[in-house]
This record gives sequence, C-alpha cells and structure tokens, in this order.
Amino acid sequence: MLKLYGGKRSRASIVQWYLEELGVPYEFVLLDMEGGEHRQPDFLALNPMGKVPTIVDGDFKLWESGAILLYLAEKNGQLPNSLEEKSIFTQWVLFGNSTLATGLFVEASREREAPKLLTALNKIFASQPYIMGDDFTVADVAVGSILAYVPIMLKLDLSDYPAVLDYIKRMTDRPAFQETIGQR
Ligand SMILES: N[C@@H](CCC(=O)N[C@@H](CS)C(=O)NCC(=O)O)C(=O)O
Repeated sequence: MLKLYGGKRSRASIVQWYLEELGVPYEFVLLDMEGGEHRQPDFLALNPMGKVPTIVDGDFKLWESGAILLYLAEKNGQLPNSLEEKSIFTQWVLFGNSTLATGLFVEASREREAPKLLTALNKIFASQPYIMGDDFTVADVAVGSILAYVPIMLKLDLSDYPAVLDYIKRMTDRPAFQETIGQR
C-alpha cells in the first residue's frame, strides 16, 4: 500500500486530501517532526531533504507535494494525454506551489503580489467553478489548498474577491477536504 509520510500539521495534508478524493488506499505515516524524526537516517534515505510530504509507492519514492499530486493524477488516469493539455495541469500545480504560495505567504511581498494574484483568480472563478472549468481536478487541490490556508493561517481580508471566497467554500465543503486539511 502507498505510504504517505507527514507531520501533524504539514503539507502532507494536501496530498492526503487528493488521495481521499481519488479513493486510493494509503497508509499515513505520522512522523514526530518536533522530535526530529524527519532528520533521522531512515527518513533521509527516502527524502534527503528531510521534508514532508514524501511518498513510497512500491519501490518508488517521491517528494515535493506538487510532483506527488501530478504523479497520483497521472497514475489514476486523471491527466489528459496530449503534452499541451497535460502541461496546463503542471502550470497550475506549479503556480499553486510557487507563485501563489509565495505571493500570499511571504510577508515581504504579500502587499505587492496578493492583490494581483487574487484579482486574476477572482476573474477566473467568477466565470467557472473550478480552475480547469466545470470539473474538479488536481489543479484545484494545488491551488485550492493554498487558498484554503489563507483564512486558517493569515489575517488577509478577501472581501474584495467574492468569487475567490465562494471557491474556497466550494473546496472546504468537500468531504475529502474536511477529513484531511479541515481537521487541522
Ligand atoms: N515545497 C515542498 C515544501 C515541503 C516542506 O517544507 N515541508 C515542511 C512541512 S510543511 C517540512 O517538511 N519541514 C521540515 C523541515 O524543513 O525540517 C512541498 O510542497 O512538498
């Protein structure tokens, strides 16, 4: 069975959310990160960076939440075949993990970046329910998890972005979200 390594409050919940969405069986290996279990040789053999999430699927080891999400999507038949269409999913997953996460969570650039990113996202969600259109996809896990962390972790007023707020509610209402990130 696929093993997902994570800490009590860690980005492993993002991967766990998607595993629940997919209905893929997995074992959650809870590391004692406060006790430094992620810096021990056994775990560093799986991820030399000593970070979670990390998965082990059979003999295959993978880390970085975005790479894991895309792996799971492809393995479970959730990605299109064409290079161009697939790359759009990669674009959104990388956007969520890098541009959006940095723009919202790095204090030094938040004031400058957040309005630009949220305005663009608001425009998208004003005309469609999910990142890729009418269907929930792995792109929503990557982007939706970062947006859903805003009310949990930041005191950022989103009232100028009503479509983003509606989107966050659509994400957080999902049973698989509530069973995972929602438990934080
Ligand atoms: N970009 C990475 C970030 C991974 C990351 O920083 N994880 C944190 C937990 S949320 C961690 O393992 N921190 C332990 C450490 O840095 O020692 C991802 O999305 O997987």
